[in-house]
Amino acid sequence: MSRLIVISNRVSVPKAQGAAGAQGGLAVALTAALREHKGIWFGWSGKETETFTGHLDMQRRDGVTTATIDLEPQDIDEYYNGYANRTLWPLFHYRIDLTEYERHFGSGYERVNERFADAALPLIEPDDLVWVHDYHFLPLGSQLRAKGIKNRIGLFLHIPWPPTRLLVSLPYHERLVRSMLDYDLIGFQTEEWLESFLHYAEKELGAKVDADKTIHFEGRKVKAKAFPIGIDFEEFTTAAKGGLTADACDRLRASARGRKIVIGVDRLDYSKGLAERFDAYDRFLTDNPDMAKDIILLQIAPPSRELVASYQNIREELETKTGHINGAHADVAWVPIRYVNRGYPRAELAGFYRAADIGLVTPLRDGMNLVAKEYVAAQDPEDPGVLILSRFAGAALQLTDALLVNPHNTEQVSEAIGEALAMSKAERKRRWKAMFESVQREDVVKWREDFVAELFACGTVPGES
Ligand code: ADQ
Repeated sequence: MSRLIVISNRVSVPKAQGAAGAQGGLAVALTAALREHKGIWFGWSGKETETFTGHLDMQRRDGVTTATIDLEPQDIDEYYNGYANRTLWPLFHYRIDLTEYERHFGSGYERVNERFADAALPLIEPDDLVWVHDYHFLPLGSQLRAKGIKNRIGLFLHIPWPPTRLLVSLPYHERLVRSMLDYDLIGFQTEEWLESFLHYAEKELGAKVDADKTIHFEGRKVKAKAFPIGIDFEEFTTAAKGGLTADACDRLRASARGRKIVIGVDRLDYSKGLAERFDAYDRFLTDNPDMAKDIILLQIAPPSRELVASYQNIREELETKTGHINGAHADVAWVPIRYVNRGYPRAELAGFYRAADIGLVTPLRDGMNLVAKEYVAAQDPEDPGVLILSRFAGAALQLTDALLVNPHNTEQVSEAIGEALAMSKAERKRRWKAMFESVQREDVVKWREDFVAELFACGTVPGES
């Protein structure tokens, strides 16, 4: 079996197999893949160094070898806080208004990708499969090729791929996308993002695309395919059977004193549609004064990317909005929104999901959205809650039995809350069962096995075909 070299911006190995820590399912899944295939997980340590040396800090933790490098402050500014999170993230989430183009971000991004390629070189042996993750490393495959790496290299993009008419607003977009065509395999979350990518390759680069979605360009052959990511179903549902989950569920229910609970759990990010969600909830309270005091919204939103101004702005906006809504509707014994800015262990989150009658997952744009799947997985089969899901999340293509909404449509989301509260138990069970089966079937293990098998099947490498 080929070894696997996983490359992602950050490296995070769960403390013990099956442990329900605060890490996401992705870390758990990649760790399991690395245990099975042997190999190395390589990325940024998260630490700064005054001068970049490319020194690899190799560690063996819980059966997985990790290799990390430190980056210079300028690298972090230009590559991570700059091009990755001020340019690509907003653009790929259709937010041209928030997209910042700075020449030095672009050059810093390329420089850091080259640094990663140089540092990765000694880790890669001839038969290894190299699996690169996400928008931080779009040109990394090409940098590795330039340094003589002939291995199979795949990229999985965790976020959406924007429509061509948006992408062409990015200076040097052609250079960026051309550099991606040195991968053997490019994976997307959904057919929608895949089609957008193929459209760009055909229309802007003049590439030829086969019926099986193989792209031919300047003698290169790249397979493009959708691999919808899932949650670590086994790990999540096992953890959810424990005492921490039951206790969290009981605590939340007791504190709600018989009121219906609506839950939102999101990284604090403008793509998650939190401001629009609060507006829709406000609308529901205003339009349904008779029901208003029988409901609470628990929004858990740990801050992220705090050095980026648009993230500071959304944080302020949400604090103000929460204040207004609570001020307008609260009384001495009831506050309509509980807004919490911290992370929780996943087993505890599972308990909060289970306690909630409604899961409100309304991103304006999201590659997949694992919270929607976690909410479904955590429900009590005998009395499941209702998922209200944005049609603009990748997950909406699989979870078609959710109440699908347009998150920009305040009335529609408000009405969906009313519909969910009134839904019969029989219908809740029917909808939940279909979604549960999908979450169980298309889990993170299937995702990574499918990707690795497809990468392995990309038998030909440039020069050989
Ligand atoms: P994210 O944008 O981070 O991921 P998401 O898929 O929802 O979005 O995953 C978030 C994860 O963080 C979930 O597992 C959730 O439980 C966890 N989390 C959120 N708030 C938490 C809290 N307060 N405490 C503890 N854990 C918390 C990106 C893309 C997504 C894509 C994933 C995976 O933006 O579209 O689904 O990668 O590919």
